[in-house]
Order: sequence, then structure tokens, then C-alpha cells
Amino acid sequence: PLPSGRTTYRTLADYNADMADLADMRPDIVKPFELPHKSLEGKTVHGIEIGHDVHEAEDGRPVFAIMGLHHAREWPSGELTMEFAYDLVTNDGSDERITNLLDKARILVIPVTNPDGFEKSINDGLLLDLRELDDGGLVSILGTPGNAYKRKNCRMVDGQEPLAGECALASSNGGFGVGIDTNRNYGGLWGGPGASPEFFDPTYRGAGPFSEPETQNIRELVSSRQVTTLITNHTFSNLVLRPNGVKPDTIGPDGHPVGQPHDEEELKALGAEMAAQNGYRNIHGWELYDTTGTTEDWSYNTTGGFGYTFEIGESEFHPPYPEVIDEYLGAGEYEGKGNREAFLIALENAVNTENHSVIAG
Ligand code: 0X9
Ligand code: ZN
Repeated sequence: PLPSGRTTYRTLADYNADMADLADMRPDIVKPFELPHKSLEGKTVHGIEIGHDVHEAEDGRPVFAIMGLHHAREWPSGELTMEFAYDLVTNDGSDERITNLLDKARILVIPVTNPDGFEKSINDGLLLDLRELDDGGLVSILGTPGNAYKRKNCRMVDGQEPLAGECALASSNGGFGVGIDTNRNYGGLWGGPGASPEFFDPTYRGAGPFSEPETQNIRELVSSRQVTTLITNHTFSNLVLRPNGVKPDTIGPDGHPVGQPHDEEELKALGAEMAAQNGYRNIHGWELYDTTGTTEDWSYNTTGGFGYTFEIGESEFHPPYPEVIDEYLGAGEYEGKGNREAFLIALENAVNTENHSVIAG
């Protein structure tokens, strides 16, 4: 079973309750925090920090950051992020490897970076699942209702906050719909190839770099801490992606080629170590397709902390839950190929900071 024992997808309320539960269970090693900006619909974005003496002031220990659900429909990305938190908290004191890691590092966990979008997707998605149970194949004939496959956030009109309920009514299925792609909104390479200037496009980049509270949150969090390694979880394609999202000869915003990351060898080596665990392909972001304005391109290029996108799962945005369990543990169809071990290796790398010097962004 998963560290939490869960057998079904979490709702937004479940995530928030689980973070509070972990803090109740082990107040000594779990510190809940709120991200600085509320979502566009006014929701608080929650996270937890895990580590020994977590309530003491910053002590220079390296920080590992793991997050999920930039993209609303990518449910396993939040599940695996949350399960890793359960794993660390429930094994502290009994598992020597984990206990040691909680001694040496602090871990930031933000399972739902885009709560507005996720809420719309999960609400309609669970409804969809129920309908599938009731009427067999009918749903696939009718098509998917509502927002189950929504990708973006809840920006309705650039520069304006959404009215209550507005985003839920505006169908964003399949990605064409309202909102900004929070994984095209980060600064650094913002505005380049692989991101759209068109509002309804699935990869709409927003009015400017960091125009959205959801990306401002991650910028401010990462910039304020010594984040030596970061993983941003997505769904799907079984990939470990490393910077950059565009080829080295692509001209960047400063008029020069973006070039190869200075740490390419080390980034590739850690990618390979993690990929050896989850069985994924270890490639540059651009080898999938061009992207600009992504989380790890910004974080790596700005702070020097290593950043990766995990694309979890083979071919579905939200597969049946038993697959999520196997993908975390490395069981069943995924025997020996779990993300648990890949995350632990990333955390170990975060501790071993000889590899990379981090400059707060
Ligand atoms: O397009 C994306 O944002 C990611 N794929 S997804 O299917 N989850 O939407 C890929 C992001 C890749 N990151 C970089 N190339 N840096
Ligand atoms: Zn994604």
C-alpha cells in the first residue's frame, strides 16, 4: 500500500486535510505554511516543510522542493508528491536512510500549485468516473463533460480576477479554454518558442513573466530558500526532463543563444540515476518539444539549483488509481520501477551540495 494507505484520488479538500494531518501527527518535523499569494479565485495555496528541528530558524541546511499539479488534469502529479511527504514523515525514526535525510535537509512539499484549476478538473473528473460506473461506455460516446481535462489556471480575462464560479462554467476541456498555462508563465526564457501568446491556446503564456499568483508563489518560495534540487511533477510520458526547454542554439531574450547549462554533465548524471529507478527516459526538455517559461528552466537558470520535470505515467492524465500506487512503489506492472526511489535519490542529491552552488534568486 501507499504510505498514506489511500486507494482513490484526493480532492482539493483531501490534500489540505492530509497536510494538516501530517502536521498533527508529527508537529516536531512538519511545519505547515501558506504560499504568499492566494490563487486567482482566492484560495490559499498550502505547503508543508519537513525536517528535524523544522520550527527552528533557517540554519543553512540544503532544501529539496517537490511539487505537483501545475496542470489541473494531471492528478497523479499531486498524488505522488503527497505520498512522498507521507513516506518521509511516517518513516522518520524507524528508517535510517530517511531519518538521516531529515537531519541533513529540509523538504518543501507543495502538492497542488494550481488549486483553482485542479478543483475544476477533479470535481468534473470524479463525476465522470461515477457516470462511467453507471452507464458503461456511454460517457465516451457523449464525450467528456466539463473540466475533467482542464490544463490551465482560472484567469478569465487578463488583468482581471475571476468572478465566483465563472471558471467552473467556462469549459476548458482538452486544454482549449480559459486560463494561463502556469508552466509557460515563469520568467527567464518567458516569451520564447513553445508557448503561445493566444489566450485560448493550451500553452498560453500569460500577459508577462510571473503575471500569475500561482507562479509568483513558487518564485518567492524558491528564491527565499537554498533549494539545491527541485522536482516538479507532471503527467504523462515516463520522462525525466532537465533544462532547457529549448535547444542551446535558440536565441534567448538577451539576444544570445541560451547555450547548454553549465552543469549539463551533472544534471544528466543525476537524471540518469533517477531514471534508472523509475525506468523513464532521461532527456532535455527540448527533446520532447520546445517550451519556454517552465518551472525548472527558471529555477535552474536563476538559482543554480538543479531542477527536473517528471512526466509520470505512460499514457493517461488520470489512470485508474491502482496504477498510481504501482508507479509510486514500483510494484505490479511497474515492478522495480518506482518513483519513490527516484525521489529519494533526488533528495540525497539535494543534501550532497558539492555538485552545485545555489544563489538565492
Ligand atoms: O508541456 C509541458 O508543460 C510539460 N508537459 S505536459 O504534458 N505535463 O504538459 C513539459 C514541460 C517540459 N519542461 C521543460 N521542457 N523544461
Ligand atoms: Zn503538465
